[in-house]
Amino acid sequence: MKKYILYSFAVLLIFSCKKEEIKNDASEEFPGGATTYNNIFSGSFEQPSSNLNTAELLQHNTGDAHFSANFVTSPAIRNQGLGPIFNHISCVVCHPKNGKSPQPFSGDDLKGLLFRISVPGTDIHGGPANAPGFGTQLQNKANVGKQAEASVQISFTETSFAFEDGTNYSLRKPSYTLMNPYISLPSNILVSPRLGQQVIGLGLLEAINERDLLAHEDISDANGDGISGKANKVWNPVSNKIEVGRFGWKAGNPTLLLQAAGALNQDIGVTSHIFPSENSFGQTQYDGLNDEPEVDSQQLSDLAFYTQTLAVPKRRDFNNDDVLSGKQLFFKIGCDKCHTQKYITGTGATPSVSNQTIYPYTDLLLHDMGPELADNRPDFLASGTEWRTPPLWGIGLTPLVNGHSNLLHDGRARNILEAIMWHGGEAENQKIKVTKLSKKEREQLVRFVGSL
Ligand code: HEC
Ligand code: HEC
Ligand SMILES: [Ca+2]
Ligand SMILES: [Ca+2]
Ligand SMILES: [Ca+2]
Repeated sequence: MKKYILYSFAVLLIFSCKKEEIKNDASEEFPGGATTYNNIFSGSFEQPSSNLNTAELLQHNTGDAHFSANFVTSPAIRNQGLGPIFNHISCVVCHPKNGKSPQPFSGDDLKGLLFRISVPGTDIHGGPANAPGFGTQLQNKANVGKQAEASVQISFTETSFAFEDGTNYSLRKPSYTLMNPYISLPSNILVSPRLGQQVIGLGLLEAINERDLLAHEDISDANGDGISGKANKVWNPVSNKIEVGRFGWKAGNPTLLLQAAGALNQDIGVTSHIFPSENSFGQTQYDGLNDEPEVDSQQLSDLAFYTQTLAVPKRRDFNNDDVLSGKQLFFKIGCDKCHTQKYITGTGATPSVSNQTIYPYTDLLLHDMGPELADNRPDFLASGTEWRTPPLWGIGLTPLVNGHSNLLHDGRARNILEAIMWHGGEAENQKIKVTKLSKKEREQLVRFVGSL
């Protein structure tokens, strides 16, 4: 009798464990913890965190106005300082509705695509070395009377592949040619195409404890699973220190304040107390003036605050059977080895992002993704083949918010499945496992990712 009870207890335990595997935590429906936004519509990425107080909401809205402001050439009453050279006139053109920019098809309209450039070697802080006369970013637009640095031509090659079940798929690879440079381009120039990213939930990512990120590092792949995450370590000119990089496609930026200051300066041509020199510094068209910053430090911190307090929308269909089967595949295949599911944040820039249980599906670490995705341009510790794992939260809402489903650093993937099939390098094993799935399983995996 005793034996029987023990036996049935064991069976029950096995049974309940098995069921447990495909169950969700109750909190998974709310990937941004208490910041999570509950309504699903095309404006779902433009919502303040749900847990802001009145004063914080006010600052968020002020930052929102700066994020969507169109900058104009000086002198002007408001939003002055555009250029002399720039990529676009506002933050929001490259981060449409705070979501992902579509892939551009022609150099005449690059959408949210910009090119980081450099020459081999490093600067004094270990970062990318300036391309002489061009700096570390290509500005393809200029104020009247000034010269843009260059223009760009885009072409595509399409290649067909097949899954093991015989179903075909094809991948489209863009390539870029820099044209009409204002002076000769260095012959050894390195060019990294980067598309404007979604900007939701970033205050939460900034609030993840550094030790929790470093705990996932496995630089020499000690556990032999083929995956060797590495944190980028980058220069912070505000703290005058090397810090862990978290933001941008190669985690080349340590904080959202610096990201905002850098974007104003390089993308729009607007100076601040952090970057007081115009982006034409070093060029003959540099005006040499040491004028007042074009945004003050309050405007800059309001802008950063805005990106620190954008809500993550809640998940859809998170208890659907196909989504749950897809979730099981995601973990079985090992996608979570880089797309880390869950963290509890530490102390963030604002109380709203502190101590939250979040589900961003990223380790924020660098991974070698193979030669096909490589930009071959190092960025601090990131090699020419390494990219930061992007967060997957909100990814399924991109079609609703942005009207497209372009993914990866230059938008080359036309949907979630193509993005997966571009994986190589450290993720080669995971990709091979996906090629062996049945059609139904592939759909379940994509459905799960799309529910995030
Ligand atoms: C010309 C297009 C463009 C403009 C204008 C632009 N951005 Fe970006 N943004 C990008 C690109 C491209 C990246 C990725 C950069 C990288 O990989 O280094 C990015 C990254 C970011 C990130 C980091 C996102 C992440 O997940 O790590 C933030 C925050 C951000 N931008 C804020 C801003 C703000 C604030 C402004 C306005 C001051 C702005 N951006 C203007 C294109 C743009
Ligand atoms: C070795 C680490 C690693 C593994 C394993 C991995 N990924 Fe990724 N994933 C990345 C990196 C890095 C990128 C960005 C690459 C780029 O933009 O060039 C990425 C990009 C993506 C994107 C596009 C996201 C965006 O915003 O553009 C999706 C979707 C994705 N991965 C899903 C998966 C799935 C599903 C699996 C498992 C089959 C998987 N990944 C396995 C590292 C990984
Ligand atoms: Ca300016
Ligand atoms: Ca430049
Ligand atoms: Ca490993």
